[in-house]
Amino acid sequence: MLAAAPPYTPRMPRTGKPFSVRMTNAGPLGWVSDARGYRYQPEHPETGAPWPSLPPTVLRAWAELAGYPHPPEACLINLYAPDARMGLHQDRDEADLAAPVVSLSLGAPALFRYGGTRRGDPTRSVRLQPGDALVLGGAARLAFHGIDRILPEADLLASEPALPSLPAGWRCNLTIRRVGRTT
Ligand code: MD3
Ligand code: FE
Repeated sequence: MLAAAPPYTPRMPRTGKPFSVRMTNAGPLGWVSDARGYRYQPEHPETGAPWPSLPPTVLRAWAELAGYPHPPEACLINLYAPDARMGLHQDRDEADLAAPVVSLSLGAPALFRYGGTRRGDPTRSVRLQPGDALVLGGAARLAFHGIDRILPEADLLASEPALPSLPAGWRCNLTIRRVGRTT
């Protein structure tokens, strides 16, 4: 999938400042950011190719976890080098804010920070481990959140496979989303 949709470096709207997180997507729509703004679009911003289809595992995770009677439309794939971070933000580029976001964490652990629905609200930090799944719905759907830092990767057990194509010390997060309204 990463071969068909190579990770790219998104840029901040207006300033064009590069994100430290690299991104790609799967599904009918993908989230992109560049100097023109944030948006969902059906094609890769650099190759112009349609995003690869949602893998069966992603569809199954949504079906088992989301509790939402419509299929996902987008899977944003965030790739964090050991020094990458993501500032505190809200996810509100989706027209359907009634649908939850399902997040799956892989690779290195990370320090995740979340607060309330206003930027100044107090925050808490939790460690996100590889294999963790979060379902962000209800009041949590509009909570401010971010990734403060990537933590050193635990040594893999001999029985655990390394993720192919994820360098040691990197983290990968998948967010599975509904974009359009269904009513
Ligand atoms: C809370 N990703 O892609 S996942 C993002 O680890 C994003 O890459 C982070 O924030 C990451 O927008 C955090 C956990 C998460 C995802 C979506 C949320 C938390 C959320 C949406 C609303 C509230
Ligand atoms: Fe987010």
